[in-house]
Amino acid sequence: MRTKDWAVRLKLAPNVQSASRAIVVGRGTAPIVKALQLLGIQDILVTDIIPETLARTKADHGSAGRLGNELGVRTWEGDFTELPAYMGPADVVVFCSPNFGTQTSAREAMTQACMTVRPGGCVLIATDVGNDWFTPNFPPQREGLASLVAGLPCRIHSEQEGQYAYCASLQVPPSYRLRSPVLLQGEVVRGFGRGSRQMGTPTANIDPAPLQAALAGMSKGVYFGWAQLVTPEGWPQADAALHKVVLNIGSRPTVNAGGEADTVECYILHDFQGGQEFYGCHLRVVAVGYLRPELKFPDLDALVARIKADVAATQLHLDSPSIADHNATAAAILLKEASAA
Ligand code: ADP
Ligand code: RBF
Ligand code: MG
Repeated sequence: MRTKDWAVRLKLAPNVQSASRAIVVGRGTAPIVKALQLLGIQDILVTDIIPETLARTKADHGSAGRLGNELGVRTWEGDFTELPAYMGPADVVVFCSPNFGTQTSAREAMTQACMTVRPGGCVLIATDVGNDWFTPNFPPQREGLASLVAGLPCRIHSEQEGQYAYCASLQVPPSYRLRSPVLLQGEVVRGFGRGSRQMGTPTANIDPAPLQAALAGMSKGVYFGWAQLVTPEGWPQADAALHKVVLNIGSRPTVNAGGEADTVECYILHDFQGGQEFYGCHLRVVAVGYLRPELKFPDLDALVARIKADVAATQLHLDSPSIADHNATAAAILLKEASAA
């Protein structure tokens, strides 16, 4: 397909503008890079596992500084799922070949892309049908595309299959807000005792059995919101107030040896004064935003570091004016539940 045609397609993708930062992944990146440049985009990173692809890019565009603060076409050699955080964030990630720039799986590359793109940005799967690496599984057909991104924080924005090219556009939600706040409540039960507390983030596990209906509509992953504990007799009033909370809903792939049921684990951002533990108490949580999908980390240190970042993000987002209306709704829901009990 001609550069101009690609430029038109890219221009239709959400939030692709001349000031955008683009990451182009895999083989066959040359036409996409040209089209991005035609749109005035100057900050482009090309990544691939194979050095030959990158050698070609360098030959075409020269090698820009490696610092990442200079405009131009830069390259990074490696598996896309291992792209260092400092290479992001980007406004658009474009996958150009069926291996999605990784030796793991398309799904893991998509997860990485969703985490690399800024809110509101997009992930594109783009290929010239005439390429010699066109295979029956790539581009993914509509159904394949839906299952490829199921549960990830992105929605199918558009999908176009022409005579000469295929282009699917997926948009990462423009904000972390949920469509509407979700109430999750129940008894605090014992977890696997795997040491959330030792990690510095004790997690109150809510008995998931009665929550099945609410959970059915939610993606696994990390959410933030407000929690209110029905405190034991004699605990100070401050403990019973509304507190910020970050929670993980899911299967904990980093530590799950297999077969363990999903859990709802809540780290409440409050230092309880009444006591160390509140097993058996009733806990109400209203989730107002979604941070990220669950990931499988290489080790516990990486998981702990990420949870710390989740806590910081929770503080930031809950204080942001863009979520204020959801906060008010959450407070109203919790007040109503408390007075109904
Ligand atoms: P478990 O594996 O049983 O869930 P954790 O190490 O995750 O054990 O500790 C969770 C327990 O710690 C909660 O059930 C609760 O009783 C207590 N706890 C104390 N402070 C907090 C807090 N700020 N957030 C969550 N749980 C807390
Ligand atoms: N476990 C994972 O395997 N992957 C995750 O991405 C993940 N994210 C979490 C985020 C938060 C905010 C919290 C509180 C927990 C998360 N967990 C995750 C669960 C974690 O594995 C679990 O709490 C500890 O292993 C202790 O049981
Ligand atoms: Mg726990």
